[in-house]
Amino acid sequence: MVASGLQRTLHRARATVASPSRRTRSAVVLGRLLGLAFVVCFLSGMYSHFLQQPLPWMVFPTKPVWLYQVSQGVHVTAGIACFPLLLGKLHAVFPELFQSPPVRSPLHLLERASIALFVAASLVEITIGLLNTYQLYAWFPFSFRRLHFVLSFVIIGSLALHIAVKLPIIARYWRRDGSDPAEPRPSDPVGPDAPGTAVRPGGVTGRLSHWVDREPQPLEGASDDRSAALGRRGFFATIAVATGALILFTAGQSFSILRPLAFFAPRLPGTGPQGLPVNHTAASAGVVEAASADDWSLEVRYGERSATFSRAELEALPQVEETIPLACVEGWSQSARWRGVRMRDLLTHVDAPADATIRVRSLQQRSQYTVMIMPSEFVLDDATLVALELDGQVLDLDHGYPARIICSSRPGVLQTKWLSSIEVIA
Ligand SMILES: Nc1nc2c(c(=O)[nH]1)N[C@H]1C(S)=C(S)[C@@H](COP(=O)(O)O)O[C@H]1N2
Ligand SMILES: [Mo]
Repeated sequence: MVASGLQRTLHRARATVASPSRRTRSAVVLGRLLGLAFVVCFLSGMYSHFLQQPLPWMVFPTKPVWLYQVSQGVHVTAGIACFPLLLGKLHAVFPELFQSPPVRSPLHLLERASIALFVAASLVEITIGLLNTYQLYAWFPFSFRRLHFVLSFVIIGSLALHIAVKLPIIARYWRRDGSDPAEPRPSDPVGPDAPGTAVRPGGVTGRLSHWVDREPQPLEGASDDRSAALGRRGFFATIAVATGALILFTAGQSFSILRPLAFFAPRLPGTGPQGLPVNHTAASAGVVEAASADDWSLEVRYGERSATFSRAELEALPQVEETIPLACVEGWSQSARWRGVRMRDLLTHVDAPADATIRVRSLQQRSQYTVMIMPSEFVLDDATLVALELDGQVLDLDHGYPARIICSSRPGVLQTKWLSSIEVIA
């Protein structure tokens, strides 16, 4: 009794929420875009994560100089585009919430649970990612990066399972065929194992395709007349416009070509001291005194050997100039002309080996910026500088005066400001 009452309720709910935009084809089209965006975010996210926390065997490319800038720009832009795509997808599959019976088999339960996990993890992931671009670390005291990293595996894992389970439906609705038939088309394979075969009540094959096949039927309930087609088109147009507008109005923070349109970008390039944005000022980092002290010096150490350099002594060394973008994990980036001492050259003053790994310290105490490790591929690179000047002027105090690290294709968080020491550790 209770069971059949529940089934009736579920049926009614499902009929109530049926609409032309809620069709399997819509779900597949949006799923493709969303799947692509998730994979792009996952790969670029892994790149960013391991640059900051490399495994011992990892070696990273140092060129082109814009590699990280583009990768992280794509990461954040694709992540933002996921909002309308994911909401659209959830809209399209909403009736699936009211399947009856709610659970048909242990496998079906597993599949529904994995989708619930997938949706929840995705919503949390893109939300904390968006908050991060606005520097709102609301999930404190958790580490944003760790949570974002762990959730990405939950998402990719459940996405792979989801795609595997839905493969017959995805294959069937991959192409637009105009008819989206409720009945199998004449060209469809028939028989108990054919994809898309209609409901087979009571049939227990134990195969994934069995309970998956039954799914499209109710979604195709809406009549395929002109107004339904219009409704569908309106639905897709809305998502397309929302996605396009979001990309157009935020991507300018990462891609200079869209700069004039960056209305939604949290940080506007071209602002800040010397025309470069600043998240953490010298005052907020508590380094104003130490960084402007006349007796500041940079200590360079290799085992027993050490050398100290005042700002004037650094200026007296051979200077090189490099145009390198500063690319924050938050998505904003900006290229600038940096001038200073090449790291490789500086290390020769303590006879360090060419392929040294170094530990860099900042005057800033007790923060994630206090210590930064730089692997040898970056130490070796021509474009890695102890920078003293920015766009032809002495580095602003907020940009790391007296000296900061500038390095090609590494996240902004590793571009340490207000240097105090450099130590060869391997
Ligand atoms: N010592 C120190 N170095 C630092 C930072 C900082 O807060 N303190 N910020 C880092 C970050 S997150 C980025 S993106 C770049 C540029 O940050 P800024 O906007 O704070 O200058 O510098 C990096 N170097
Ligand atoms: Mo950053």
